[in-house]
Amino acid sequence: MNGSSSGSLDPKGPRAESIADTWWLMLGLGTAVFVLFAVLLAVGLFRRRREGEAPPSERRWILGGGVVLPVIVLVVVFGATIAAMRTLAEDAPPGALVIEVTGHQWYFEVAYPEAGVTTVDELHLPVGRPVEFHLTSADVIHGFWVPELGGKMDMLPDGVNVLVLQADEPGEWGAQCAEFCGLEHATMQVRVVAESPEEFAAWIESQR
Ligand SMILES: [Cu+2]
Repeated sequence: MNGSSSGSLDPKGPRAESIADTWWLMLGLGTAVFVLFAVLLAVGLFRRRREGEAPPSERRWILGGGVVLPVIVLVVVFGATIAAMRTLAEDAPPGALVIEVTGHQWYFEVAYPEAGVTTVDELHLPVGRPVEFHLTSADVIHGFWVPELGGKMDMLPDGVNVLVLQADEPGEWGAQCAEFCGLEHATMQVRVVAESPEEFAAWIESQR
């Protein structure tokens, strides 16, 4: 991995952001529920019932803590997940840049059909422009995943998977094949460079 790489919790594009937001929401809810139950447990352990005080209603606590609270939490998480999935499933808008990435044992072939340029283990994309990735494989199943930009997608030998990503700021990240694909799977990496449209155009020109 590249030294400046910081993973899916440091999103650099809209799709990675919706994944990170969902993660933080789940962490927040999980923490709140944990703290609530730790406090209730402490109260149950250390608080003595006062003289003549009626025991708590078991039914109310079981229904509240075992049914109502989980239903509320799960509905919120479900709604947030559906919203994030809709963002991730959106088609690329017209004008998106098409980049074809083909997995090989053990390297990434990256083609820019518009420009007629092909590179290996190096992927450049212009900042602020949606990119429609066409992912496939020349041999076994590989996995394409740039955590800073969005979700993971399989690269299959018998078809093309489409993944739309966009970088909102310049950066350089390492991406690693995300599906075990043989002995040298661990060395199958691609350097991802997001740069200004001018720098991108100059880079494409230099590759011709
Ligand atoms: Cu692989």
